[in-house]
Amino acid sequence: MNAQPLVGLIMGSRSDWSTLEHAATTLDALGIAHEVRVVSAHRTPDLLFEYAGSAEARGLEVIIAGAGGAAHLPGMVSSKTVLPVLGVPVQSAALNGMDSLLSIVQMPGGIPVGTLAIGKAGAINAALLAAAILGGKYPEIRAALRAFRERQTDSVLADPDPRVT
Ligand code: RP5
Repeated sequence: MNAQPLVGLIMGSRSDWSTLEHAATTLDALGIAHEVRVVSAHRTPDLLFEYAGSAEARGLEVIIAGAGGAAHLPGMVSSKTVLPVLGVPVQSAALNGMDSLLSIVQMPGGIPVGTLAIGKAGAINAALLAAAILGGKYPEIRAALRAFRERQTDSVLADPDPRVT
């Protein structure tokens, strides 16, 4: 695996890890080097600016940012970098993640965040989308993504009867 992290996987709180760990697991499965950090838009705003502002120079090529509630992290990161930013809405306790989703998806024109589904599915798909982006430059990542998809298809086709466990 390339030692230089290509993906920055960040989240607003340690409490988001149970969701974002699914992104990390998927990146691992694809052999994509990544770093993991807690960076809070509200509790550590200076760190957010420093992280996003230096990400490209440090060699990151995609940022996955997960947050819940008033989820400003992905949008604020995107405002400070031209790297692709993928936002994962964490399923909040109070509003079931609808707050997170709407906070992340409703960006003003000019500052994009690629917003994924709420929760685990969004975390997994953020990693797969990062692989799809990186695959244009790294053939081994494109091949790993293709193999992942083929294994997924094969496992569904191998178990067609839902009554059999
Ligand atoms: C957000 O507030 C985080 O992304 C997290 O989803 C939410 C709650 O954080 P904690 O109070 O659990 O640290 O900033």
